[in-house]
Amino acid sequence: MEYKRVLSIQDVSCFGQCSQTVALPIISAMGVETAIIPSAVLSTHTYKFDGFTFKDLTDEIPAIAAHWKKKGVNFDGVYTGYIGNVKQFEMIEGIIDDCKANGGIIIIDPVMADNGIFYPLFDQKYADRNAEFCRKADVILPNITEACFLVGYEYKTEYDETYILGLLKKLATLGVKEIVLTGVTFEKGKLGVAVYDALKDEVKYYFGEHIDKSYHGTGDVYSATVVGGIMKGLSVYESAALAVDYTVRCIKATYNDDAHWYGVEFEKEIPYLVKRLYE
Ligand code: PXL
Repeated sequence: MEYKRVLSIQDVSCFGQCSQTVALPIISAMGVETAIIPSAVLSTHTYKFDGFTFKDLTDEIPAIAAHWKKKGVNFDGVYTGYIGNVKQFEMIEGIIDDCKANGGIIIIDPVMADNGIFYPLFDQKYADRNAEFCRKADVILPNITEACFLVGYEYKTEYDETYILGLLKKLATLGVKEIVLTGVTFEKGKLGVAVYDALKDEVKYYFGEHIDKSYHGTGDVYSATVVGGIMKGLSVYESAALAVDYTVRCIKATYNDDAHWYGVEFEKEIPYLVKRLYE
């Protein structure tokens, strides 16, 4: 099923290529109308930058929501990423109740952690509320660290398929239909995702080249592409696979540009992404 209009709720990091500043161009380029709510405005992302500014926009959210409700604005999809603080979850749950069109889809990327640790500003209390929030989702897109923190599963850097399947099944107890678990690797040189269909109890994997440099914001590039794919009517698995291929290309496009250490040059590969969509 093809959906028309998506709402992206996450912060605006004014510089640094993550969250809204990648979601908006990527999903729009995929041909999907994209509205936004900025959960906060930061001068940069909080990773590898110090001294960043942070303007919390929590107080603005109910006013935006009330205006939209009055005007009958609705969305075929709601996608959430980095959420500035715990209070916003309840507000967003209200927006989903008021503004999700019939048959609309909720996609949650529970952005809060990576490599076994929380990002600055987040803790386990935040993760517990985020897990509650994820119960609203049709599809969630956590990395392994986020998945472990959501459901209290032991975080490991070395694991096998049994470990991944155990984690997916535990995540499925949140009541979501499909899970795209990112950052999965079983073999040197290959990195990808596990896509779990909870109704069918079926897991499928998709891997791409594991490049020996990591960049901030690739999780957001990845998730935005999955959201665009689903909105265009691809299956969750097809969207997840397309997003792996695109993200790998974005990293490669940035690899030799040493001055570009803060994010990926995703713009260069947008023609590839659009071409793949219509293949
Ligand atoms: O890419 C995730 C993200 C989004 N927004 C902000 C962040 C981060 C990760 O650190 O700091 C502000």
